[in-house]
Amino acid sequence: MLLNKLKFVNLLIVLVIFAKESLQNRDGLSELLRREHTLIKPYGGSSAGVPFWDFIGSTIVSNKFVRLTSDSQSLQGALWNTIPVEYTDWEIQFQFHVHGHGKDLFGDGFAMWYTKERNILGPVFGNKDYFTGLGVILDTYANYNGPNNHVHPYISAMINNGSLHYDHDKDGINTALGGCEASLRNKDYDTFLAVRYQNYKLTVSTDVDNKNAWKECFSIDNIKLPTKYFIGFSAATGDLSDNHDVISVKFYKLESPRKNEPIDHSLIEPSAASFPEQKELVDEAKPSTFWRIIKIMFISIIVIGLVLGVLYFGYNFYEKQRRTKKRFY
Ligand SMILES: [Ca+2]
Repeated sequence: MLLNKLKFVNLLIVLVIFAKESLQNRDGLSELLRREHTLIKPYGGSSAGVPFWDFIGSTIVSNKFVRLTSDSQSLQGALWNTIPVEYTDWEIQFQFHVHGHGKDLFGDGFAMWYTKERNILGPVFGNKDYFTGLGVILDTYANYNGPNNHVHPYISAMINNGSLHYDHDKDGINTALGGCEASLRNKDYDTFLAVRYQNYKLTVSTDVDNKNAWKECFSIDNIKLPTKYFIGFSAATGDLSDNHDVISVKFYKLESPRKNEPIDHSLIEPSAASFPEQKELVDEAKPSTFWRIIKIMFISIIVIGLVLGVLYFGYNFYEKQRRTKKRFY
């Protein structure tokens, strides 16, 4: 009897929490938290794992956070939802904490994924390269030091149909669709990101200034993403390191202006209207051929001049010595 009462109280608490979450609407849209894509404390972990989520690589779960990597070198870790998303329009809001001992040197960052593949570790912030779907990347370390580079941490999105390579040495700027600079590391308050996909529009917003308000990072129209992909988070450290923690993930089903479209949404191929070409970036360290030729010619003239000068003075000196010797004989 007592057990039944306790169960009933537990159910009530869950319902109250659920009702409260469902009320967190924005823009007057009908939004609903979907528990199967959500990760909130207490994580309910047991020896059998956390319901709806897989952990691979260096990922550890505590009662306060899911740590994708700790502040140690050469780690890859990921957190993957086990249920494919059935909804065409959605918003994922997640709380994270990137922190570590490094003052100037730290990295590499982490990413949120909505992809066909799951549970594969790899070189792109702990996930596989040539992925299929969406990656929202929070890159904390600037690898690239040329034109068009950004101040880091830098948040950007990449849409891939499986054919594009993420170029770490260029911080992925040749495949980035949009982005913003955001100071989000080593904060002693809560930091959040929201990724909204509605009516073929992708909007990424941040709440990293302790203002408890969303600030738009970027928004892109004509983004095509199918249903039935998986939500994941991954992080990696290399020579540089940081703790990359995911605190919570909330998935909201959004009202869909596309629900009457006579198409199978699961067959859509990921694409963007401004699908990035693999732009040739001019590296400042490598000047253009024209300037290289001018530089070589200039250096050659100086060297030839020096050699001629040495020969001229050498010969004069020799002649002078010879004449002096002649006078003595
Ligand atoms: Ca980077």
